[in-house]
Amino acid sequence: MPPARQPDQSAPTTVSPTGVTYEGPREGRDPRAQAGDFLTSGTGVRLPDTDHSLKAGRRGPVLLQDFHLREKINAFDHERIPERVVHARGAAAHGVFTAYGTAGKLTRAAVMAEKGLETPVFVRFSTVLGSRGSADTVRDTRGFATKFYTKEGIWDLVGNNIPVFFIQDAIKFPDIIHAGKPHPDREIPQAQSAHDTFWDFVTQHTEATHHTIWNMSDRGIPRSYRTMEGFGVHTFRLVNADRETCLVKFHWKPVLGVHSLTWEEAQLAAGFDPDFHRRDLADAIENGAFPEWELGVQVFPDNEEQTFEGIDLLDSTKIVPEELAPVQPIGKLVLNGNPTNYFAETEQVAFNTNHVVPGIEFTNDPLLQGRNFSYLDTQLTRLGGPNWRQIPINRSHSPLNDNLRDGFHQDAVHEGQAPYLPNTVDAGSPVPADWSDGGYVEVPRPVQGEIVRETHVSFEDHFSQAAMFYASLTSIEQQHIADAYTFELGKVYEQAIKERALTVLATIDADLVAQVATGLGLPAPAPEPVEPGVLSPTLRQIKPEPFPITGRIVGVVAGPGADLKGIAKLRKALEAEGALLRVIAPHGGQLVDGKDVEIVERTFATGRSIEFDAIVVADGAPKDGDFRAVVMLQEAFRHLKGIGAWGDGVEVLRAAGIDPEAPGVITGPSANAAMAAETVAALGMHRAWDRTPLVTNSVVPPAPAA
Ligand code: HDE
Repeated sequence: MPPARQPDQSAPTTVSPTGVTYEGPREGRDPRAQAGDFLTSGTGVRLPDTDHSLKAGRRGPVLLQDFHLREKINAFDHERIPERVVHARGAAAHGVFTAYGTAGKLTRAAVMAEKGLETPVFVRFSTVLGSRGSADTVRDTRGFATKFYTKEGIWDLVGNNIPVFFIQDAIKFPDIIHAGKPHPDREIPQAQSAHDTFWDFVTQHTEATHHTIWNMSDRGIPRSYRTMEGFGVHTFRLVNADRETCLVKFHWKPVLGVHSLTWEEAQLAAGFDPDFHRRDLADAIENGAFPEWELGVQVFPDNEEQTFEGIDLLDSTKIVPEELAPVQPIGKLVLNGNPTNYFAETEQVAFNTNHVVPGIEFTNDPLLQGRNFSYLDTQLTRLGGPNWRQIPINRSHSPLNDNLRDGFHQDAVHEGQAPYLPNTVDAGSPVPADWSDGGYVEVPRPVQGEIVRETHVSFEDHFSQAAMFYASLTSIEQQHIADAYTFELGKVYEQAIKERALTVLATIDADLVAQVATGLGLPAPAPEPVEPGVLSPTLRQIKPEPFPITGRIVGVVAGPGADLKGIAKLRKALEAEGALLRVIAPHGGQLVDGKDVEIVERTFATGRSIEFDAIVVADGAPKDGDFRAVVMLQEAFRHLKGIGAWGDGVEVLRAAGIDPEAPGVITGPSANAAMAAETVAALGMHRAWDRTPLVTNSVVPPAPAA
């Protein structure tokens, strides 16, 4: 402990930023929240009026002495801080991580090692390319950054939803981001990779091929943050209590499974609800459908080669297929709290790959090493000084005695005279902690080599894992990839770039390059596919078994005269599985039938198919062919969603050109148990994949039945 304050010393009284003493919550309120009943200035002076500036006469000039006017405008002028250079658009949640204890033999970090230990966390999800106000559902990689407030200090696992990265060396990061961001002359396109500079870069730096094909796959357009995997990407080193080390890759596995939007849905959502993922996360938490992931590790021996089964563990463009190294579960993450204030928490949170705790060390991955510089550095500009660690969301939950001093916005009132070591003035405080005190003591490792700007020869394999990824997927997922490349390259203007992209695709798969070339109207280069090696079916999103449906939303098309008892029955069955039902009707208000009442949550004007995982038409729903209802049903059909109708609701389906016998269309005489069970089952499979052939060849609605 530092020496106590001297008798002659005093310090500012401990008050919160809102002027409340920290005597504990008053009336259950957080002392940091706005406190008094009266409107005040930023210094606590009560104010009579905030709508009129102080003038010399009613029609006279405004007086400079109006301190309230100047303070109000001044604070407003500076409300914004620089958005993140990358990952500017994000949403976050509080939660808790509980260790299974299974990692106890691998690491001494209590957060993972101590069975049952609960560690508070804050998780921020993000897109990479778009600005802060861009749409959530664009095709992009997603960030998955977790701040663990462990009892041994903060650990940040700053990962993505794709297990590999575009580049192998951090020195190229400014280049790939300059290429992916909008063109510097017109600043378009926003939050898109479908443009010349992106494809110019990734077709010349072909190490990007693996990440790019993941982006072109369904992983680039997640259904929800709740249905994304997360990956630490790099290989990390764990150290156990006996100072034994192993290498690991971190995986977050969503309990709900991995699910995506369709490309058309993603595009529609970007317009109709740009906050699609942000809203989904917040709504799920508010509704008690807490998002959950299991944290797992793939474990590799920490040998001299730093390879596993011939795969270079220091190359962040490579994965180790789970078929070769299974993911071992070590803990559970539950997100159970929405932020109270977006700016204070989600915007000001500062992740940093340097934030590790004893038991977790870095490897020589050159991408990780560069990140360790970047994340520390970027906070200076973004958060305006070196004391960003003192912003509440960034504070450690374990005691500090750091000898870091002064700087802009210093919030601590340090005691003592000697912020250096060794010192005798402050009786030697703070005391360095060695291994047995829980100090962060690196395990000694030899380092040798010549100074070179080169990489290891194994970094030169740019294509085999892209080919492996493609070959491992189902044919439906492969089709989505071909469609995505065709779309993206179709937006490129320079023919030379398209041609170069085709030569890259020719190394992955003959059918893929042929399809994309046809779509672009260019000749396909001769295919020269590389050997994909061991396939990894675990990479598939489409799986034969159903997933939990927690937080899924079923829209029920109804209206005056609809079967409200049936709706209530269906709701009960869905809620029993954690799903939600929303009534959609021609106009707002309530639907009433005797004692039965349903609140209309979406109208044909405010509702759109994208927000529902399935749409069911109630018996008695209006049959006036309202085009908005028709479009909603046709879109849901095209997006392979569960579609249903009971009673004469089937007529509404028919009027929309939907064959009640088509795959994934559920009909019945009433909203009975069988209908509910089929709806639950359809949601569990995410989409009616066997409807694909009916809709993939066309983006126009199916023809009305004869
Ligand atoms: Fe980042 N990255 N990154 N990145 N990254 C940032 O840090 C950087 C990389 C990731 O929600 C920045 O605080 C470099 C890989 C996430 O606040 C910046 C390199 C992975 C987030 C930065 C990479 C990521 C960031 C911008 C190449 C997945 C958002 C603002 C070596 C494993 C965190 C900030 C949040 C943010 C640099 C590559 C994930 C500029 C130099 C690989 C999830 O420091």
